Amino acid sequence: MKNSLSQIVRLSSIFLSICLFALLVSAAKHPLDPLSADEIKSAVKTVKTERGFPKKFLFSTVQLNEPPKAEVWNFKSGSTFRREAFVILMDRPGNKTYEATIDLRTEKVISWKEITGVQPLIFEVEYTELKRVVKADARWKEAMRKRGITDPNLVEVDGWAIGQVDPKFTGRLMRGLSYFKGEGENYYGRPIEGVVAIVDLTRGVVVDFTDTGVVPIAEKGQDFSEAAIGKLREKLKPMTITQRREDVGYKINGNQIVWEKWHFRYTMHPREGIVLHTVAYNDDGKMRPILYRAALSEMVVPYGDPDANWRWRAAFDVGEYNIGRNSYPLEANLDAPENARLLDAVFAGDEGEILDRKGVVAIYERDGGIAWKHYDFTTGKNETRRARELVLSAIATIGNYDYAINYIFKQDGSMEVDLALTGIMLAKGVKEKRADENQMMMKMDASGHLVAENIVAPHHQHFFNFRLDFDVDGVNNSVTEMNSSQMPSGANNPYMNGFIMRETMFKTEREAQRVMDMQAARVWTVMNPAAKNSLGQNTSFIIAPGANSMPFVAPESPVRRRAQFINNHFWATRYNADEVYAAGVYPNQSAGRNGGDGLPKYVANNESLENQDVVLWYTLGVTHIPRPEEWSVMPTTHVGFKLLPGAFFNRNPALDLPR
Ligand SMILES: [Cu+2]
Repeated sequence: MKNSLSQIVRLSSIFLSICLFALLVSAAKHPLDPLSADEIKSAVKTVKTERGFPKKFLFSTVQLNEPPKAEVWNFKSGSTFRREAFVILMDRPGNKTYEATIDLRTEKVISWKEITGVQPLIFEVEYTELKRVVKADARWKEAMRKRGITDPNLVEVDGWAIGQVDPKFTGRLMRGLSYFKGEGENYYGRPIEGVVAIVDLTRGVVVDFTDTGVVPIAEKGQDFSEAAIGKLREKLKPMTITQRREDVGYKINGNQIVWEKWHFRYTMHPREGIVLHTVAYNDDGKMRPILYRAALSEMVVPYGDPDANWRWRAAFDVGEYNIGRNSYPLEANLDAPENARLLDAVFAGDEGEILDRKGVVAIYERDGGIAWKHYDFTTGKNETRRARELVLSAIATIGNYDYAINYIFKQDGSMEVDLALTGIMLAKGVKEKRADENQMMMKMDASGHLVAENIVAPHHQHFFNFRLDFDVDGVNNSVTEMNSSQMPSGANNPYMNGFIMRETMFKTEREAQRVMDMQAARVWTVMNPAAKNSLGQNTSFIIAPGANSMPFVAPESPVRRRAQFINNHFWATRYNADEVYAAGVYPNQSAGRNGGDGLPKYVANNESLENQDVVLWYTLGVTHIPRPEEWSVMPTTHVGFKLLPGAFFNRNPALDLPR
C-alpha cells in the first residue's frame, strides 16, 4: 500500500514535471504578460551563448520585448503569440553596452548589437563598489581626518549618477557623496558637505576629488523613528474601514484586471514601474479601447544651487536609477489601506539572477466621495450616489526621496494619476545654526532654505514625464488643443460676458509642443476623427493638468540639454515602438549633444499627427522651495493630472450607479 502510494506520487510528480517543462517557455497566457522567473532564466542562459558575450558582464535589464501593437489588440485568448525578451547588458572591463533580443520559444538570440557612446543605468553592485573605492582613497581619508572622523564605518558614501560632467572624464563614471552615519539612522540628514569624489568604475579609481572646505556636520537628531522622536502624541482610537475578501469589486486574472466597466492589464516594469496596458471600457457590452500603454517615461530633479558640489545634481530617476526595480515591498495597513491586496513582481538582477519582489504593487478599492448629487429643495428629495475608486499603487525609493505613483480608475469614466512625494530632502551642510546669523530665512536671493541647524535644503524641481499611448476607439486618432478666451465686445456681446473655446488640431509633431496657459484654460485632447457619440461629437479623452511648473534651469544649461522633455508640458508624437523614453534610453552620463535624446529626437522628423496612431506625453513639474516643516522627513505632497472622457460618452456615465 505504502509502496503503491509512493509510486503514484512519484509518477504524478514525473508527469507534473513533464507538463511544467512543456509550459516552461509558454507559461504566458497573454502577449503582454511580464517575463516569468523561468523566462528570465531562459533569456539569460540563451544570451550567454552569443559569441560576443563578455566574460565579465552585468545585466541592465531583462524585460519583455513587447510584441507589435496590432498583434496585441488582435490577440484572441488561446491563440499562439510570439514571446521575446529584450536585454541590455554591459561588458564591465571593456566598458561596452550591448542590446539583444531573444526568442524565448526557440531559445535563440535573434538580434545582438553593440550600442556605442552610451552608459546603461546604475547597477546595484556599483553602489557597493563605489563605496569601497571612495573609502580607500587617500584624499578621502584625509578629508575625513580634517573633520575629525577616523572611523570610516561611521560614514555612508551615497552613489549618484554622474550628472553634468566635464567631458575630459571618460569611462563609466559615478559620484560619491559622504554622509555622517554615526550612531544615528538618518545619515541623509548629516551631510559631510564639500566632499565629492568622481569614480571611474571601469578602472575602480577616484579620478577627481573635491573638498571645498570643512563645514560643521549637523548634530545627531535628524532621525524620525518613534524611538528618536521620543515623546509621541496619543495614538487615535482605531477607525476601521473593512472590506470582506469576497466583497472586493475587482477581479485579477494573471495581469488582467477588471473593475466595474474598466478592463486593463498591468505590469511592473523594471525601469518604468507600473505600466498600464490595453485600458478599455465596457460600454454596454461593447469593449471600447482608450489607452494602449501608459507609464512614467522619465523624471528629472534639477537642483538650483550653483555651488561647485551641487551644480551637477539632476537625478533622472527613471533613466539613471530604475523606478520599478527600486520599488520595495509595501507594508499592509501603512503603505496601503487594510483592504489592499499586495501583488508580487519578478525582475532580473545585475548578474541575471532572479529578484523576487513580494508585495510591491498594491491594488485596492477606496471610498471616492460623492459621485454626484442633487437636493431638491422644493420636495426635500435627495439624490446622491456614493463613488468608489480603484487604486493601483507602487512606491519607489531612490536614495533619499520616496515617490508613490498611484493610478486611479473612477466610475465616471475618468482616470487620475496621483504622485505622492515624501522621504528626505537632499541636505546641504552649512555653518549657520540660525537664520539671523546670515538671514537664511529671509535672504532675498537664496537658492536654498535653512530647515534645521546647520542644514539647508537647496531649491529644486521635480519633473515627471508620462507617456500616454492613447488609442481612443481605435488606433487612429488626432490631437487637439482647447483654448478659451474673452469674446470681442460688440453688438454680439454687449455685456462683454461672452467667452469662447477654440479647438485647434495639431497637424504635425513640431506644432504639438506646448506649455500650459492659465489665461486660456488650456487643455489637450486626443480624439477619434472617425468615431462619434450619439450627439454627433467626435469621441475623445482630455488631459486635464493639475498644478504644474515652468523650469528654472536655463534653456542653454547642460541639464536642459539632457532633459529637453521639460521644455514643454505637452508633446505629441506619431507612435513608434522604439520611442518610449522622454530623455532617451540612455540618459546616464549623456551630454545631450546633437540636439539631445528622447522627445527632441522623436519629433525631429515632424511626422503628421492627423488621423494617425499618436502618443501623448505630459510633463508635470513641481517647484520645491523647502520649509522647516518638511524636515527631517517630508509630509507627503500630492501632484497629478486627470484623463477625462470628452464626448466619449453620451451622458454622465455614472448615472446608472445604484443608490
Ligand atoms: Cu522635492
